[in-house]
Amino acid sequence: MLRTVEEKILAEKRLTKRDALRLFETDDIFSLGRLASFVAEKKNGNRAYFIRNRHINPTNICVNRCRFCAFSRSAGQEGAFELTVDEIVSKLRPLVHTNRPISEVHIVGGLHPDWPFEYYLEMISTIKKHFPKLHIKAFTAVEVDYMARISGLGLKETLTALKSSGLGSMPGGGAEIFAQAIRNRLCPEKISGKRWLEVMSEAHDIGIRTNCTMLYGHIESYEDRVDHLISLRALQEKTGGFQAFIPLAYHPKNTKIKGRYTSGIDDLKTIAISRLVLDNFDHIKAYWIMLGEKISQLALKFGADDFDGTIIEEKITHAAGALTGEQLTANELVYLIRRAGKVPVERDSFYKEIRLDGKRHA
Ligand code: V47
Ligand code: SF4
Repeated sequence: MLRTVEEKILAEKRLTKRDALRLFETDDIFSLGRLASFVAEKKNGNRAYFIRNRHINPTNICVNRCRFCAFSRSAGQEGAFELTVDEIVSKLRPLVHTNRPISEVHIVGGLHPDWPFEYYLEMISTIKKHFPKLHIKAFTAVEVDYMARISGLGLKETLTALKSSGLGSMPGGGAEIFAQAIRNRLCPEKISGKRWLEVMSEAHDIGIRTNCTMLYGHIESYEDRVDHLISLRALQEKTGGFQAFIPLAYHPKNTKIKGRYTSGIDDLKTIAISRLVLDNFDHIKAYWIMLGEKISQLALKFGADDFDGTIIEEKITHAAGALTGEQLTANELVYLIRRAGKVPVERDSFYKEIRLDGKRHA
């Protein structure tokens, strides 16, 4: 049944929307895994990457209040929090001043109603001043669009100011599902998919590399997923600025739209089809916080080549009922990757291998 799509993949031909839909409609996940692994191995050999990183959320106060988001609060609501720059620096210090420091901090948060743009610039420049070697991957396209609005600056000027302050790259959140009909029900206040892509395109144009994501397993159809992937592939064709794609498995607890957890089968299918459709992407990430350690191991056999990292503290998925812990040590990541039959490679934020004393990682 998959024969013609399979032939295309083996001949390195680009898959069409129709091909991708057929892949989503099949239950033959073994063939999907085999094909996706074939592609992943051509790109990354037997390697699976991980990073020593820490997530930080400066605030959960958000003017958008997306209906799938259990993390955000309104100002003054119970559970709302705001971090000062000093508090952020204090969270990072013990992880940087150690003999095996983290190499990246990942910063995303809510759209705060009162913080000025200068606060974000100060956050980045102060982190950079204290920890010059730490890579700062910060702010989704949704946050950057908001900063452009509150500052009155253009998109390019906003991104340039962030970059000059020390921003190293951008994470891929906020993409959700681009189809506007679904967005209207999921996150009516959020920027459109078109705008999300514009922000990323501008970031790529001024030399900021980014990731991209897709939130799946809520109310979207397979067709919505395929359209989303194809939009990302089209932008990548123009700019080449995406480093990794991360499918985000929807978590239903404490959300307005409720629903169910995704199945392991759907998780693996989505990883594999992402690998197959996004032929111009180098990396597909199995985000263990959302997939769980065991499905993430399997994902490495279904086209993923990146396990993300140590994370340390995770609030967004945990607010919505994550079933995982919040952190793994580098040794645990190495162990999980090895037990999946892959070679663990500690990486920096641009997928360069980090070696210690000429040896491989942990
Ligand atoms: O933007 C919110 C999503 C994203 C839920 O770029 C939810 O390397 C599931 O983007 N269930 C944040 N997902 C996470 C993210 C990310 C994570 C790891 C690595 C990278 C990277 C990016 O999480 C949000 C939103 O799309 N989200 N609520 C939920 N209930
Ligand atoms: Fe705000 Fe992001 Fe949560 Fe939406 S997903 S409510 S933009 S924090």
